[in-house]
This record gives sequence, C-alpha cells and structure tokens, in this order.
Amino acid sequence: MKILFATKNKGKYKEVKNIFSDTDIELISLNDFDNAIDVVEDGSTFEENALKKAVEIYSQFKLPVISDDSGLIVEQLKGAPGIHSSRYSGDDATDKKNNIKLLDELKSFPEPHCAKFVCTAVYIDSKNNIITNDEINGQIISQPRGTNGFGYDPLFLPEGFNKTSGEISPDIKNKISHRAKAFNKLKQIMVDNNII
Ligand code: ITT
Repeated sequence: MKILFATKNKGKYKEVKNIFSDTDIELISLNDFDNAIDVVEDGSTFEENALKKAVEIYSQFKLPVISDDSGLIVEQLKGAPGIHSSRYSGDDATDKKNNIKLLDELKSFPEPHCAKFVCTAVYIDSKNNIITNDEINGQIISQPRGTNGFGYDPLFLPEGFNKTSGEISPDIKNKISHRAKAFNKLKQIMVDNNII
C-alpha cells in the first residue's frame, strides 16, 4: 500500500520511514513530486497545521496521506518557537540560523532552559481520520553538539541522557522522540483498524 507523507523535510521522512519499515507500506514524500502545492501553515496549533497539511495534500493527490506538525517549546521563551519552529529565524531560515537565534534569545535566562519537543501525527484516507500526539522533555544547552538528526537536535538534551539528540544514534532517537512516540501510536491504531 502506498502512503504519501505530506512533508518536504528529509529528516522527518527518514525517521518515519524507519518506523513503518516493519509494515507493507511504501512510504513516499512530497519530494517525489515536482508539482506538490505549498501548504500554508497558518493554524494556531500543531493539530490544526498537521490536519491542514494532510487534508490539502490528500485533495491534491487522492492517496492515503500521513502528516506531521512538530516543534520545540521552550519554557523561558513562553512556548516559543512552538508552531513557528521551522521559520524561527525568518523566511530564509535554516537549521543553523534557527539554532543561533534560539541561543541568542536564551542568553539572558539562567540554566536550565527546560524545553520539550511535541509532535502531532495524522493519517487520512477516504474513510479514516486518525490523530495522535506525543512529546519528549529535555533542556536546551548552550553549545551545539552532534551532527545526527536535524533542526534543533544539536541543542536538545533529552531528559535522562547526557548526549544531545544530535549525538545519540538515529536508532535511539527513533525510540524516544516525540515523533517516534506519536507515529508508533498512529501505526498501532492503523493496525487495529485493519488499515495496514
Ligand atoms: P514539513 O512541514 O514539510 O513537514 P517542516 O520542517 O516545515 O516540514 P514543521 O512545520 O512541522 O515541519 O516544523 C517543524 C520544525 O520543528 C522543524 O523544521 C525543526 O526545526 C523542529 N523540529 C521538529 N522535530 C524535530 C526534531 O525531531 N529534531 C529537531 N528539530 C525538530
């Protein structure tokens, strides 16, 4: 069964492909098409944005779709970057620029900088509509460490670990992360409902 992951983020795609690797699903992404619409993420919650991505991409391609809206929530920054995580440093944002902005914003606050990653995962097809959520707690450190993962991984120290998400192996990240937990729940519901 072919499922389209409504993402252009290659880091997310790699992680979620791995989570579904023990199923018969052939997971493709928007990077397999050159005509995919750009979904405007103007919702006010992760759930709204994840649903919007899934619904608009389903309408365009008429294939079963999964989507992910995720981000980093930092306590001392009143929840920022939150739903704006991917564009935190502006329209020309890159992971590096976002990390620099985050450290800059946190400069005047004492450590620890408590934070969490959250993820909403969605599956839709012509009959089903499933939404799951999960998160992982941790803190933001003052110097990036590690080159694994993507986004804010080099600055995020998951609770109970002395390595950042950029230093731990992809296998371990894919057991403990917000995305791993949300998509494993989604997968289980899909199995229970005989979708996969
Ligand atoms: P798509 O919308 O195409 O899926 P995106 O990168 O724009 O890709 P989001 O809108 O969900 O995705 O933004 C998520 C951002 O949050 C992402 O770009 C990272 O900056 C950050 N983020 C989410 N999950 C992360 C993770 O596992 N590790 C590090 N950073 C993460």
